[in-house]
Amino acid sequence: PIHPTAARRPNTLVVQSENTQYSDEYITSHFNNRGATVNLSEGQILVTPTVQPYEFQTKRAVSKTGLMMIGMGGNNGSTLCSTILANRHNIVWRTKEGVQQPNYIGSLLRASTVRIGSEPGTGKEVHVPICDVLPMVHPNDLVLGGWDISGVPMDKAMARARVLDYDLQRQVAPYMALLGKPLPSIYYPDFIAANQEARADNLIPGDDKQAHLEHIRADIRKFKQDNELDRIVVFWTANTERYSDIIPGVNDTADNLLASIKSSHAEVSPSTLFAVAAILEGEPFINGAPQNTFVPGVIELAERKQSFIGGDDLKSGQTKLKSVLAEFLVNAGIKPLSIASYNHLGNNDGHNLSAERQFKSKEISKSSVVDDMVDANRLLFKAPEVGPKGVPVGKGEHPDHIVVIKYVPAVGDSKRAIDEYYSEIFCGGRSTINIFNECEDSLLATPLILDLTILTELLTRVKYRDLSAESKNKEFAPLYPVLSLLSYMLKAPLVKPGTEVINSLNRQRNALESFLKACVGLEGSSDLLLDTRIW
Ligand code: NAI
Ligand code: DG6
Repeated sequence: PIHPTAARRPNTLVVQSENTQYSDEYITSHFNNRGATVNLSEGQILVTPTVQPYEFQTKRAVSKTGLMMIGMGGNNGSTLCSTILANRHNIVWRTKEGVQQPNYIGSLLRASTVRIGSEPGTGKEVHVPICDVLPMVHPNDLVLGGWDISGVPMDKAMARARVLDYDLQRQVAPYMALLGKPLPSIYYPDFIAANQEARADNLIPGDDKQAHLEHIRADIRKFKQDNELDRIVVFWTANTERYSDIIPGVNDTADNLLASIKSSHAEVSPSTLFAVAAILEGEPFINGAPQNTFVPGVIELAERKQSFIGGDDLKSGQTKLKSVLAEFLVNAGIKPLSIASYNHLGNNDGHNLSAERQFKSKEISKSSVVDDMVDANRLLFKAPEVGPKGVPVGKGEHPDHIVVIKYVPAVGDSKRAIDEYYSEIFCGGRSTINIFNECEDSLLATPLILDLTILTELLTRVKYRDLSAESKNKEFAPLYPVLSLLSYMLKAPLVKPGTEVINSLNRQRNALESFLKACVGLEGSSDLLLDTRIW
């Protein structure tokens, strides 16, 4: 038997409505975007409901998709390849618990469901797997490839990672060996920890960044051609880099960045170079690590080329829980005074993060996650002071929030995370919640890489048009290049410049769910459940 999360299902969901049309090529839906504008004036809050009509058009045929990972030979990369191969070949293995089947547990798309309505008569709610709402690539069908500065072949990389049970490794190793060794990559030692140097034996020669860019672009084109692919998602799951300095004239605009690559400027990081290569090839690029790959010049280039980007940093365990727990506290009217997060881990990621500048990148992505929840409740947290020109000064009141990461080789990939939430409750009382979370790091991260890849491919097939009277252009257009709909899987979601970052996990999921439903013409199936509240 094949585990239900890995099973192939035909896309059978059909919406019967005048708002939804199906042709052989497209699903086209009409959607009313309902919101409200709020004017705060003279002590009043004036709210005006708004409705804006849109049409979505989703191409039904899924692309033959390749996933090219930078850092393919690392723990995430090798675990992703071996688990896809285990699923593809239905390899079962023995553990001390018994016989284990491969599956896609941990994937939002394949192992979680959405409520789409209720049965007539009984009113019983009907839930479907998210991957059944619209046609999506099956993870087993992804064509795998990528780069690594370490030239260890993929079967040996899997063994080096020490993530999977031996009996699975033993059986999947011959398939992993067929993947060969990762493509050579670029290594600029200043960007990752010095302790990674010993791995760097599989390098594109030279130090000319323009030549490196051309080389990577050629790799992407060749992989696409050799495997007859329609689409490639380029995914950074390599070591965390230090932050790049944002320097006017160097990486602040698309043209400056391209010129800086030509002159091999020292501040252009490997991850930025890969992002530029993907954008110039018209293929999406996702950043699974925390560094600021997306310097302003990259975002401008993605806009100019209408090429998709998403990031930053996979949100797998401790931070995912934080984005739920902090929201729970604040929404319950409880005031977190401090959040202290500690973890230790012993994999190569932990080794790299034991260097100060790489830790700093991770500290930043792990720290921003409660900001919007605090901002949303100015009953509990004082708003920032307003300066002379009416501009807020600072962030306002905020809980103390610290993040500590330590490298303890013995525990390998099995990260131990401890969090203390210390809060003010009723009439001066205090509440302390302590959490101890043992996370199998790469087994939590791998399904996120799959979800990000599959959703990204889907979002490249969705177009929209604005049907409102004021709209100047009524042609179908692709979505905005920064894919903030991927936020659920990411610690520090990249959003359209000038728009707000949403960190709440619930809001991120709702956004995604609502968007997928909108694409099939299902509007606002909220939890109001009015018929259960009235006679
Ligand atoms: P890892 O250290 O096992 O793998 C990273 C791989 O990248 C290594 O094989 C290394 O040789 C390679 N590499 C470094 N620089 C490269 C370059 N310029 N080009 C090509 N390859 C390069 O790390 P792991 O555990 O796989 O994590 C990967 C990334 O994902 C890290 O940045 C980590 O912080 C991030 N991440 C991991 C999560 C997890 O739960 N495992 C969750 C969130 C983020
Ligand atoms: C230690 O924090 C290492 C990191 O790479 C994390 O394991 C990874 O970023 C996942 O973090 P979190 O907070 O989502 O569990």
